[in-house]
Amino acid sequence: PEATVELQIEGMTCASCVRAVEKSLANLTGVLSADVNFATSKALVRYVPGAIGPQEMIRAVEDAGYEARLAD
Ligand code: 9UX
Repeated sequence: PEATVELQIEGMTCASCVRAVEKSLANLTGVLSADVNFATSKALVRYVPGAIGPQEMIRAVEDAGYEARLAD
């Protein structure tokens, strides 16, 4: 099984920020892929439900120094 969630990221000001956020998400157990769009500041995350959830993802992004919430 697999699900996707979209997160709204705040605080990214350069392309290195994008990679840092992607890495913080991709490193999490249960995350299959993480793609951040710099133009929209949104992260599209594919993950395994039951292995991880959005709140853990948000915490990881915040630990990396950015803000995150569920996208509208
Ligand atoms: Mo470069 Mo993006 O220091 O914060 S990684 S601006």
